[in-house]
Amino acid sequence: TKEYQHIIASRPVPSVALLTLNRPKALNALSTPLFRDLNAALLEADAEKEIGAIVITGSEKAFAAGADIKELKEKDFAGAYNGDLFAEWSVITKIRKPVIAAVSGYALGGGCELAMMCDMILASPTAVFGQPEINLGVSPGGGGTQRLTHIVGKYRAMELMLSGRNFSAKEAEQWGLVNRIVGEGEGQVVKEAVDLAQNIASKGQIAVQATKEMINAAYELPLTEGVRFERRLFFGLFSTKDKQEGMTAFTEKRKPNWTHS
Ligand code: CO8
Repeated sequence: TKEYQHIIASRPVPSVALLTLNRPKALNALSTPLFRDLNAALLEADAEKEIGAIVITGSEKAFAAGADIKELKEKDFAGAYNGDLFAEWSVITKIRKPVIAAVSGYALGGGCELAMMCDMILASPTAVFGQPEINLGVSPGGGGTQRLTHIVGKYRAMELMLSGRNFSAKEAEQWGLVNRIVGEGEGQVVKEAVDLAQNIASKGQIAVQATKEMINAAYELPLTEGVRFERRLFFGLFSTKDKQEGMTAFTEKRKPNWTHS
């Protein structure tokens, strides 16, 4: 793994990339340089054959306290528009391997949006979510009005984004914004996220990535088209060696040996 300035890229186990946001003095505020590092590390992990899943985390105190307000303060409309501000912040949604957010502490504004761009979210009991942009005189700008609304529904979304109030890990769990709240204790959320990532990485990667594509299509396509998309890709999987191996292993009562081919 490469060295980065604003994140730490590591391999807790050979099949999992762990990317830790690392701007502790700014509570991991998401600056352009931080996103450049994160994107580079994500693309590196996506391209690496041994890696089957990716975990993104922050610190115990903050997953990320939002976009870097000090950077945004200097921007005017022309600067934001001409520079297509945040365009490169959604590279993560193009990553083909599953990405899990392991959230402790604050996940506010762009931090909450970053978590929602991941495929799964595990939260520690201390996690605090929110879209407080209204208190800065702006709106969410990283997909929050769309993704949060899809997940929690219109009425909660309206209250949360118009009042800007924070919400707890418990509320997030009740509303289906997080997969689950993990046990208490420092590092627990990362440990459980790495375990989940390792489990997913132990499957055939073509089937994993195809399934991720199908689930994401549910947000883009009408039902009939979505089901058709699923069926086409499902039939496509019948041409893989992993399909042959998976079904043969079942009948031979042994574990499959995936070759990701
Ligand atoms: N940007 C820049 N610096 C920040 C940010 C931020 N978002 N959050 C915290 N910091 C800095 C503080 O300025 C402070 O620095 P310094 O010591 O130099 O003054 C340091 O981090 C520690 O912060 P606090 O002293 O405030 O710590 P507290 O424990 O008292 O409070 C809070 C923690 C409640 C999290 C508080 O820091 C806070 O309210 N932060 C701002 C939260 C916020 O408004 N976030 C939304 C930002 S706007 C946004 O995200 C737009 C999204 C754009 C799209 C993104 C696409 C992915």
